[in-house]
Amino acid sequence: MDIKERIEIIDDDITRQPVHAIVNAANSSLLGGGGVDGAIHRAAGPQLLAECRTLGGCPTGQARITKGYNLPAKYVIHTVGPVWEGGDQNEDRLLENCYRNALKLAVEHDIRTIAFPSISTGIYGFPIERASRIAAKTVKAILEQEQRIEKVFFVCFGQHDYQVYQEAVKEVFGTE
Ligand code: AR6
Repeated sequence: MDIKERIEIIDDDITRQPVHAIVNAANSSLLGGGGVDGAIHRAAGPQLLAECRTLGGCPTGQARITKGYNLPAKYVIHTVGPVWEGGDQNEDRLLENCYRNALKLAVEHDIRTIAFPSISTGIYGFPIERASRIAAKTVKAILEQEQRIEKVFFVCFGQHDYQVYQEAVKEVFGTE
């Protein structure tokens, strides 16, 4: 399949996506928070927090997997994005690691369809133009080497974010 058909951008709520796994933009405690993390915990139900408590947290750039409980998705892959501190604190590399490590776990668990939110670009303040290009480049590189991932969705919350991701994906994956 053409690589461009393996990436799709959606403007929607990630908790409603009928994919094998959704990715959570968590914090290093993995014990919940605001933003997409709060929405995922609310939609999944309290068993998600109970499982997260057994994990002992997660360092920035790494990822952990749990079940999805009441979500349509079978799994939640929790990753911890970097807090934006101006760009010279290794933020780009740490963000890239989030996408790489989430997709690595996906392959290990035979997950074929996966939806990402825009990691770090909300409460953590990472500029979305820059973050979306890192997301698109990293995902493209992995899809090229890894046929077991069939499709990746970038789930944007709102038209502005959606447009920014459209541009980034066009730039990275090519235009037609
Ligand atoms: N579906 C899809 N995207 C969403 C949803 C949703 N239901 N809700 C928000 N977004 P953020 P971060 C978008 O702040 O910047 C939490 O407290 C949102 O518009 O959720 O990585 C954690 O516990 C934005 O584009 O995550 C951490 O403490 C994107 O999701 C901290 O926030 C990410 O925004 C992580 O901050």
